[in-house]
Amino acid sequence: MHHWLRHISLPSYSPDTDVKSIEKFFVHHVEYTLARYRGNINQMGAYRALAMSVRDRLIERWKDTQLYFKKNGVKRVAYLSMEYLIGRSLQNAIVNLGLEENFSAAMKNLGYVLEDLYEQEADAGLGYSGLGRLAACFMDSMATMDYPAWGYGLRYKYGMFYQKIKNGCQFEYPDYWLENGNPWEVERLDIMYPIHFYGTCKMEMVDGKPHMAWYPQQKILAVAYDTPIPGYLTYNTLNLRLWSAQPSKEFDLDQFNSGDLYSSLGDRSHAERITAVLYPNDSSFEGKELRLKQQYFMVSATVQDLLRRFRESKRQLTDFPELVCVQMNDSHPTLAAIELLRILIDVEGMSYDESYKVICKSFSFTNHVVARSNLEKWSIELMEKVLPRHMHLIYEINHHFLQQVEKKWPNDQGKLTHMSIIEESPERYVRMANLAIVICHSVNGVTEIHSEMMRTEVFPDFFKLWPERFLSITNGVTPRRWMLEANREMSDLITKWLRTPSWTLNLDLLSDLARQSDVGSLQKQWSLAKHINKERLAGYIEKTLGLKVSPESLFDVQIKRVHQYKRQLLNIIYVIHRYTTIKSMTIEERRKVTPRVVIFAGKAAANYAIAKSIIQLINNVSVVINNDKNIGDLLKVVFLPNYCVSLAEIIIPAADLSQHISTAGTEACGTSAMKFAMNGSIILGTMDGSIVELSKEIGETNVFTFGTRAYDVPSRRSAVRNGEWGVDSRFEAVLSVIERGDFGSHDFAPLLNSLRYGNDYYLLSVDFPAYVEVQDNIDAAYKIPNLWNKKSILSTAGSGKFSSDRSIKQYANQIWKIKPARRSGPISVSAER
Ligand code: CBF
Repeated sequence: MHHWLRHISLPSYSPDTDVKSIEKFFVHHVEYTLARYRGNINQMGAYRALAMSVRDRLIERWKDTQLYFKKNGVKRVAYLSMEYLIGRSLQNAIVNLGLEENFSAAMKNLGYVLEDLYEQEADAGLGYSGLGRLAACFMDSMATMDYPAWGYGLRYKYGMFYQKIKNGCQFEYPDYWLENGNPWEVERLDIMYPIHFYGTCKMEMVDGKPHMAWYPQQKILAVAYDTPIPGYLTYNTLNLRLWSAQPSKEFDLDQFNSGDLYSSLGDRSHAERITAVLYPNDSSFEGKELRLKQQYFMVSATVQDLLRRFRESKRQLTDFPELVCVQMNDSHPTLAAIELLRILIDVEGMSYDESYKVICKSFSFTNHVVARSNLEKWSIELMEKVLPRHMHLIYEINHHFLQQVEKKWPNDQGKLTHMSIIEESPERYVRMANLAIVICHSVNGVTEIHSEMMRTEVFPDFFKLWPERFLSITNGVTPRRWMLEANREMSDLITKWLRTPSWTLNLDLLSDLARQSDVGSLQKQWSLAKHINKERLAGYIEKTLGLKVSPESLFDVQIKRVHQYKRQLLNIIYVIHRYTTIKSMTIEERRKVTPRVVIFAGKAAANYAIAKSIIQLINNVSVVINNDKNIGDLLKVVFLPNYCVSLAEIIIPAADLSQHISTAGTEACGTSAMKFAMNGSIILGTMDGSIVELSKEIGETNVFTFGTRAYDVPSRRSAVRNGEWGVDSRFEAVLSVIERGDFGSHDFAPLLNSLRYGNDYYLLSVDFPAYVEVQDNIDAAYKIPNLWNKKSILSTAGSGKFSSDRSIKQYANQIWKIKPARRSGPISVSAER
């Protein structure tokens, strides 16, 4: 600390929050940050100036929060995730600061509409899958509940592709989300760590003792980029630290001095490639050297950062678990534990046993995978090449672990083969989930059904060995983003009917809506709010696709990654069946049809041909149906391109019905169902993942469930495989019209073959009759508005459990053993900073 800085106060820059001050800061940023004239600022410029003004208000809180944690010596959690699917930040920051009214008024005075400026922001391209969105919700909850936490990840330059649809086909374009800059991040050139790769290991004698030394071949620098994560209505503001790759200077200089400038520039871009793109979670990235390097890059920088901060406490390294706990979001960051082990042994000179105890006490692991075949593994050949010293340590861990297995199950070769961290044949791999279970003190699943499958099907032997390690913590989502920000109409209504706004911090309060669910005036206002949201979505559909849809129709939504197990294909097959059925109806019969708009959105991994073919089919079907004058508003099909967080924020509040129809036993959780339920959308689902718990909370009669239960899946699969399952004629009829070319000349043969000849692994043909039946029940229910509205209110009333605040409280109490540390507000500048 430079003491002479202490007495300098910053009166003109104190981030006041009244309307006049906001206006001044906005203009200040227009002039001095953007270097623009006041009279010449477009919407994007105004967004940037506004974002800077908001950031000013976060920065003081953010720094103070860190100082507060440090001064109080609190134990902190480090949340490690390869993805953070944050979406936009501006509205979230303003709402969490409780300043939306003031900002709105200030912008109005200056001639802007706040909501229009929200629209300027690009979604952060830092995630793709459910676990990435979960990480973002968890950051919000940890901040809101004042838990001392840090998020760690990677700052990818390109997000998980921009999706365009041309002639029904998905095209992937780079998503350069940083194009207009990122006002939320602070580059920390003072926080930089070297990360090493490749090279060789040699056994050497140090002080008369054998010591394994690693001579790496490549060195790349990890530079920190920090993003403040504001809690809702608390002064506490957390940090999300993302690492970006840079070449090390020495590396450049060598070649530069030898006159080879162009190669040195080549190496620069080579180094930067590490954090250039995000790998999709659902296509196979196994064997991709760059992905392994990304993982190690993230965890090595993080571990070095954790150790640097720990050292400031001046405590012994054996006390590390008393101040730090590390939560791994899936097995992707598992090398963090090995990196810590390496540093403790090789750099700090601690014994293996002592070091191993430290990592076991510090680390915990959340598994998001259901099928064993999808568990992460890395080829040993690659690991030995990229991280030779870490591979030695993994062998050593495995050696000790297998001794424990042998002790528990003497002479049981099967157990040793199954449980080993190393898969020996047909090729040699490191099984990352096995490694994670061995080195962590706790491992949890993400719903009750998923955790049960982990205990009985995925890791049964590990469960027998260490039953106390296995926990179940059901995921949750943040009600701030998914209700308060995305659905203002309904949020205001809830506050009015509950007579308190505090449901946003205690979602269990929603249950009181159940008591009032029959009240006519609530029902009326509720459906009006839904209608307004449907109009907004209808406007978006018209703007994006030039298609008019009627908000009077039932909005039926399925938005998620496109994947065979999620069964968008079942949905579109049913749509075709519905279409052909309507076409064969008399005018009289048609009057009884419930008009529907079936809305899809989702990306398919670029190399996942069948998923891309499903997108093609949905789009081709939409062209035929939407242009059929004979059908009119009775049925419309919409595929909204480029599914992302900000699009979900428009779609979810407008859904009457949402579909979560994965084959039972394939979806670990499926958190989107929670968002839909909170927003009063009725659930149509299979008894899988979160639907099992949602239907318990909402009431089985208020959700529409159907299909094969998880325990019947294996026998039905084998019946299908052996041709013993009689296929429904309506299902076969749909396949025939696709085959005949009624929905375009695209080659759908591989898609159709995936459902025929015993190949129907995901049981679409098996579940089709029940699906048709449940759809009929939905049509009937929608025709009775008070019944439908009641179900809708009860969906929201029953979703209190699914707040990520509840999940985080469970993590904090059951795994991390940390307590909230709430800083009440700023403390005078000279006293502390
Ligand atoms: O637990 C969060 C989500 O994670 C996944 O998306 C994943 O990335 N493995 C699962 O597929 C989801 O079921 C789950 O909701």
